[in-house]
Amino acid sequence: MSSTMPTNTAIIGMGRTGQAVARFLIAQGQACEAFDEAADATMRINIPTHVGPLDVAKLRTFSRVVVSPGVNWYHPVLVELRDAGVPVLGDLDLFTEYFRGDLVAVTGTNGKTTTVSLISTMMDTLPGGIEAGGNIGTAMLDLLDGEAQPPRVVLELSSFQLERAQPIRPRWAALLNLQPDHADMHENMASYTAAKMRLFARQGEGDKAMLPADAAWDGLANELRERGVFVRRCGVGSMDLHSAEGLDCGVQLADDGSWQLFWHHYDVAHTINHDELAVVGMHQHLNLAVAGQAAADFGVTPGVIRQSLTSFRGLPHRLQSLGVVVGREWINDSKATNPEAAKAALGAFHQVIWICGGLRKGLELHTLQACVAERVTQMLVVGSDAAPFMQLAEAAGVPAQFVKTVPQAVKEAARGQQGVPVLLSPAAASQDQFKDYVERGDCFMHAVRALEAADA
Ligand code: UMA
Repeated sequence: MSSTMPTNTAIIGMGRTGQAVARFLIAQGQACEAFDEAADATMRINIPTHVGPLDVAKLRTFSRVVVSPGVNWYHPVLVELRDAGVPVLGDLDLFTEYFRGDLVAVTGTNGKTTTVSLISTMMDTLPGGIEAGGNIGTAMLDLLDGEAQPPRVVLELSSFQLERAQPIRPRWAALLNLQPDHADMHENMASYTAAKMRLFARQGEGDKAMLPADAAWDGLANELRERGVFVRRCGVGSMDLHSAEGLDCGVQLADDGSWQLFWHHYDVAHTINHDELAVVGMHQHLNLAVAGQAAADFGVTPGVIRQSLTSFRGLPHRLQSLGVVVGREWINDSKATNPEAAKAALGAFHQVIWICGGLRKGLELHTLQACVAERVTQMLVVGSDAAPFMQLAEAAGVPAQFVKTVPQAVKEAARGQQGVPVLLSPAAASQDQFKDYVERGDCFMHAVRALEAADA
């Protein structure tokens, strides 16, 4: 596209991303029109809008198309546009074209939002502060709407945002973990992995990359080092060996089963005992350690990092305790939208009544079997795809009941084995019964509060 040619952009998707793209382009003095397949979609900004099935002939008349992350990259209309040579991009392309400050970027299957939100809290103490956006909820282009650009931005990036943008060059980039997810949106695990890898594709001299410690990432770590990237590794190690194992941050286990979170400030390791942290779950502590390492790498002092990590009470819908009601603790982990997230949550309990089920997104559940057999006393299955969950219960030898809805599950759980906590950690997405995981978690909380009121 010639730079002298006026840009006329088609925006597909009128959600948070589409609205922000439109605001951004209008502020740049560029023409744009919006498209959305939902009949009730509306724009809050006054530009031409087109709702209903996407009109490929009309879309081909635009000089470029910016697509929201929730629209499948292999949507037939997008494939046709790409085949016809129309540039199809994401909001990340527009963001990186205009943003001139330091970019911190975090991806991974689970734990992104917790990590990004803590990085944001800690790095906000630096001169000029930091803004957070992306998958965390604030569309990234909304961070560039002021007179002056923020000096630093931390972005939570989903595979969908990464796959539809040119590779970026973050000054500090982290891959937290990579576990099966979104099998409904990505062709296969390889394409999901490839999308995540785009985070590092353009990093070079002076940049930092955080990778999981597993050997699977050694090849990428070596490749990045050869390009001059400073590579850090995060993971779980033993108490006395973490330096020798080459971990920069993570969790170190003691022989008695307890653990410490740690990160490095230059060559000095800083630790926090797990019982000093307000959030539970080793997987959450790993995310806290990565956030601490990011903050340390940008010059946040160990004291500020310690204070931020120990006072962090966790985010809603992530192993969020709702307190003790009718003699047992209730925990809302509605954000566990894939099996690995639920497995990590179950690992935080010795015994638990587990509410699970929902939209499985084509993911296998068998990796949960040992953990379910060891820790779950009763399974209450909700949602539209109960059979695989019931099969999991049978394979694990755990009593299970299909209760269909979350409120019904709460009623049943209240009658379960005395004193055993109840965990909503669905291992599945929510859209078969809810708008999103937030609505599902809120539904759980309301049902628990109703129990409490009835008991008062
Ligand atoms: N639409 C179509 N055709 C489609 C699909 C969607 O026209 O085939 C339209 C819908 O009718 C709707 C619009 O596109 O009007 C929605 O677009 P969207 O799903 O991209 O939603 P946004 O509101 O723009 O939100 C997106 C992210 N959503 C997804 O990736 C699904 C938000 O992440 C993100 O916070 C926001 O941009 C700002 O960056 C949410 C999410 O669920 C939290 N992310 C997934 C996750 O975390 O698992 C990846």
